[in-house]
Amino acid sequence: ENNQRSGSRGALIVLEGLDRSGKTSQSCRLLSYLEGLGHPVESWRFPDRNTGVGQMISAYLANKSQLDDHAIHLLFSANRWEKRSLMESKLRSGTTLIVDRYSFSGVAFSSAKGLDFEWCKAPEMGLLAPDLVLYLEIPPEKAAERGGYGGERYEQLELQKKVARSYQMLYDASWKAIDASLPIEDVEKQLREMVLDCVTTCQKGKALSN
Ligand code: DGP
Ligand code: NA
Ligand code: NA
Repeated sequence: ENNQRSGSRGALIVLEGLDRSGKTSQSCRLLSYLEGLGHPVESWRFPDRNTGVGQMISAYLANKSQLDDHAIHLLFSANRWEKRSLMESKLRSGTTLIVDRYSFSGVAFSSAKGLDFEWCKAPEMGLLAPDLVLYLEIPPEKAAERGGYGGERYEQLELQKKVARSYQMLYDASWKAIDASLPIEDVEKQLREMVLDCVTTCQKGKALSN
């Protein structure tokens, strides 16, 4: 009932970074950490490959289908839109969401492929605004060394270098950068503090916005 108090809501926390920057491992760790403290929390990821749209994206990433760059951009965006209302109700009912990639990946990856930056941002307008964006910063060369890439479409050094540059253009005051080339436990320790701070602020009634 405590979570239903008016004003008290969950936090929308997004992890961004290059492929192999450690987002997925850190999401898992943050989930366990917040659960351990008794906070209602879920871990989400985009693309969500379980929906119909998500399956199209997954086939594209596996090079099993070809799509126009704009068309796949809009599918990634649609994949976020189709989860928007569930996202809002979870947050309003007090559940914190740790989200592995969000709109910023959409803009960073598609603009790295050569699409217009502003065009890339447009379909993301109206999605819920994160309370905190954690950027796991790692040199593209170092990420590439980490057990190699998994073979999906975007897992190539030259493209990842461009993605890193696009992320720099998106970076603003709501972001926190963490040196993701540090040992996993050190990264986790830094993230824990930032996340807990954010969860507390949202519990106190910070407004949810678009
Ligand atoms: P992941 O499941 O986190 O490994 O993401 C799959 C790949 O798709 C990864 O290379 C990043 C890329 N990606 C994620 N979201 C978007 C998006 O919205 N647009 C584009 N173009 N690429 C994305
Ligand atoms: Na990947
Ligand atoms: Na990942």
